[in-house]
Amino acid sequence: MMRTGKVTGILTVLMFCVSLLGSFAVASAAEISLSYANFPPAKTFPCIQMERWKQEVEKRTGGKVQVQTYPGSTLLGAKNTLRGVMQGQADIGCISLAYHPGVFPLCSVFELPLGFTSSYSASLALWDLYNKFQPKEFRKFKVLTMFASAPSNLMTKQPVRSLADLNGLELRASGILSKILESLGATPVSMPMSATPEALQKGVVKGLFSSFEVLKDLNFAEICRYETETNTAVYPFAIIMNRNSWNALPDDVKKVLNDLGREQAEWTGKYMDQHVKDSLAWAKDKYSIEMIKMSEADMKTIKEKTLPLIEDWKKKAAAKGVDADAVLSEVEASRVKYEK
Ligand code: 3IO
Repeated sequence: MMRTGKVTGILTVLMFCVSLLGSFAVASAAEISLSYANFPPAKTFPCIQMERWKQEVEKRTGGKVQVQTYPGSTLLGAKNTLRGVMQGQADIGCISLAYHPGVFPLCSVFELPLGFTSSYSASLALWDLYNKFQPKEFRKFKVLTMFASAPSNLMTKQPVRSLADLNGLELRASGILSKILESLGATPVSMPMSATPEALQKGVVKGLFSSFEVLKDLNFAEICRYETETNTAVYPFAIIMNRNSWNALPDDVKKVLNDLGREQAEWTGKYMDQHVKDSLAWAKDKYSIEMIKMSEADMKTIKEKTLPLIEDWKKKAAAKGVDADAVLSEVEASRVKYEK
């Protein structure tokens, strides 16, 4: 018994040394390690695209760069990612622009009801807009990529069949999308997606206004059995990087990341659009959700009632030095181009 114990002990020490060596080898293979903070759970599309980006970066830099991902607010939450990345608590972070009203006077144009019908077209249009205008609202960051959710719809506990059903209904949204709900007579409650499961559970809100894939990814189909198609605005996102972390990168790595920007926007859009379809099919099958379309008259009223929000945005953007008309016509040109 004694002997076996000793041998086991030596083996354990040996194995420990081998594993130590192994981890040194891994640590030294990657010269650069980048942390990447994301607020929603790992299954949601902002985190799926994050893992895809990590894989591509590690592959294209031949393992020189290692990306440490932190989904589910494990490093920084929805509202403190902006400051956290600025201060270097994370190298990279994912933000939903709508969670920061007034901070992005130019890119918030994407929160308006502009008629985008897919994440693909909105994501590419957003990325093009950013590159064309290089808005100073992002001057403290390196923007690695941008993308948008699929168009927003109503997911509710009780059926919303007409605009009248929306009256006074407490619904979760964010940013200008909350104002869209307000202009339609609902009672918006603004909060990040990551706070929504609890708000729905507690009954603080009776539903939400976002893209349909969360029916599956956050299991909202279980509690929100009624889905009303409005296909209004999208939620724009930015993947921001700390300026010092960016400046410290060697040129070849910078090139890999720059080359990935547009491709990542496109990949995310395509993934999102397909995933919305898959999630709706899943939710119909598993929870027998009911899909609702409003009347044409109501859809027309929605357009009319939300139109003043565009004027609102223009005034606020102009007050911050943004050429609002140029931005709107650029976005419209991109919409036509990418919606084909
Ligand atoms: C979103 C945010 C986090 C996880 C999944 C999501 N699907 C759509 C969004 C858009 C958004 O930021 C929001 O708050 O609805």
